[in-house]
Amino acid sequence: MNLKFSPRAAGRGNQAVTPELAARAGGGWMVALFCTALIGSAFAGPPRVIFDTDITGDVDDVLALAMCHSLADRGACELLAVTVSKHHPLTASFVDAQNTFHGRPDLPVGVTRDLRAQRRESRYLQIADSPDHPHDLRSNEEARDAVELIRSQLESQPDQSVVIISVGIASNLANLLESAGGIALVKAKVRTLSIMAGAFTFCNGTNYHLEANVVNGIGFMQTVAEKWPGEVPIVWSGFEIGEALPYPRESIRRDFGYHPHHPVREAYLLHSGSEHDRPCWDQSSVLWAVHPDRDYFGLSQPGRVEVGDDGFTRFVPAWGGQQIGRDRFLTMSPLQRNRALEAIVQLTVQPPRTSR
Ligand SMILES: [Ca+2]
Repeated sequence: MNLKFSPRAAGRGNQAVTPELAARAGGGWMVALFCTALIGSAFAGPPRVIFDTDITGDVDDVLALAMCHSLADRGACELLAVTVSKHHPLTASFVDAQNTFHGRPDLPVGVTRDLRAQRRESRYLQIADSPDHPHDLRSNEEARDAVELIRSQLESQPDQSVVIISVGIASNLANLLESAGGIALVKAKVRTLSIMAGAFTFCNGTNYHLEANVVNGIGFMQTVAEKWPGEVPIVWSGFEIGEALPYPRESIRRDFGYHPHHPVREAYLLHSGSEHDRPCWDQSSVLWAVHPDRDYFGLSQPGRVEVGDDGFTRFVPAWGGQQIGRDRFLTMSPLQRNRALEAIVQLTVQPPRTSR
């Protein structure tokens, strides 16, 4: 028996999770757990993606959303909805404009209605007001409630078919878990949560980096860490992963000329200018979510992420413990870094399938 990696089975990168490996790691009882999890992953099709973003302050969300569309165009995933976790009056309008550019003008868009969620200025969302970026969703009031949208999408999908990609604060995910029956819904429908949040190695000059997606909504992230069901794996992309993946400025200069008003290029230049290689934090979570078996990243051992009151994310390994770990974080060798960055660039610059 050779248990091939499955995100739902909490496998280990592209390394086959054999009974021998599981036994070495934690005892024979773990084999049964792996088998149970694998049998539970009956859905074998491409992942159905809900992209939850705080597309306001930083621009990596825009590039990550472009990747979602490219992956859907390639048939690698199905894109169900985009939900926004922070407040800015132009978020729904911008997301609809970008979705329209990528050939999905009717993709459902939801925004947070939680007044506790952060309000954020933006250097680029205003391009949604330009006639160069056609779309029909004109305001956040016309958009759906993010939690209601996520719930309705989950309810209509096959069991364990949905991958949620979270690249902002966790307001929508926390409110999903705290909605009536929310935890059971996640348990039934979600295959994996791929989340950009936290920091798990020495980075930014410290081994105690407080990462923005956590500190800008600590209570929300604590709710996710504490209440997310143990049967549904969470894979965390820490600050250190995106920091090691600088998007090359040459690509912004050279790869988007196929359209005179490419929203990715325009947003990037408004946010970062032409002389900056913006780290690919959010893109890393997209790439792993859709291609977990392509060895773009490695995975830590399983364990549990705890979110402190100051926003620090502490990873507590579970090997040898009483339960199989729900959480892992991404790792990346120099070779994987080169491959991941190349894949991210190509998926970001890919023309929409509707382009001529
Ligand atoms: Ca983000």
